[in-house]
Amino acid sequence: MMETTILETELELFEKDIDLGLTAPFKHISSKYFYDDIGSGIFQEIMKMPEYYPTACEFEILSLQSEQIIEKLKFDEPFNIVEFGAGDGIKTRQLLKKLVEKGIDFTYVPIDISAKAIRELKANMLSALPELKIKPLTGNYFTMMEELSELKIPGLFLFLGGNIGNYQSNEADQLLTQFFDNMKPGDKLLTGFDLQKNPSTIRDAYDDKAGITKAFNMNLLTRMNRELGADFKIGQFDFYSHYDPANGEVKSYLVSLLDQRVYLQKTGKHYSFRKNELIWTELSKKYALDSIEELCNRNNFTLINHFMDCKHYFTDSLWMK
Ligand code: AVI
Repeated sequence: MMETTILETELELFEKDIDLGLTAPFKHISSKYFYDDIGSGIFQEIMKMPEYYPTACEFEILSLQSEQIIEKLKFDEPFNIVEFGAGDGIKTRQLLKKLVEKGIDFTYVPIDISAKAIRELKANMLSALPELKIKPLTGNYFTMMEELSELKIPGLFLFLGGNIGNYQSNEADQLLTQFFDNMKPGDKLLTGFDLQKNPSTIRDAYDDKAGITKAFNMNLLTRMNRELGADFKIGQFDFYSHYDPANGEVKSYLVSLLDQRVYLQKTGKHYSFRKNELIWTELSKKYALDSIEELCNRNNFTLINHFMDCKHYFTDSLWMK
């Protein structure tokens, strides 16, 4: 008998996740759904906001400390630099530029689910660094990583931007295990962590005066209206974000401003919201250096070095398998 595999489309997964999230006792929607084309555009705006310090801090680290990072790699043969979720690549370019200047033999392998993002990244990288060897991959991180792990070339894996902060503790462990399992002994992982600091600085980064972060969250409602045939009335929701310095967690929410019912054509269901009921949309965890070290050890990596910006707001932490 012929075997049939049912592949869920992205839209079906979105529909299923939304149904699960909106029927849970404490409603939630994963922050991964922020990043449709509009949301990705708003995130670009966030990264330019004066309050959103992580981008400038990581840019500083990769601009001023590339030489030191390269020294710690200790690869004595050509290697791959594999980047997960490269974005516009402006920060990574600082590291790549230094490697190219030093005549080091490596290939840059950015991985992204969006073919459009990858095409643009390749064009931008090559216009800034024409001599760069670049082999972009489009698709799921881990399918691509499995394929790469069959190559015998050493690898430096990049997971920058503080994206790990968007994972809950068990999810971060799962992700790091997947990285670990697909790495060879001696391979390195450079991960960006946003650090705990004055709570007001963190609060302001996630609750900006211009309301760009609010628009980023509200876009979830617009996206559900468009893709799932929902009838959310945007003006009937607000945005709330809260930083708890005791556990380092920024949590963001949408708030229902009244008792209301929303219909989703795709699921054929109604979802009720009480006045002031929350939909949890994002975790942005802020780490202390000792909790990064604990995460590193717990996941069987060896810590090589923390590369921090001058204010010690952010670290790119280099680990080895
Ligand atoms: C992508 N990620 C690391 C960002 C963060 O800081 O958690 C997303 C973001 N959310 C609100 N502002 C930025």
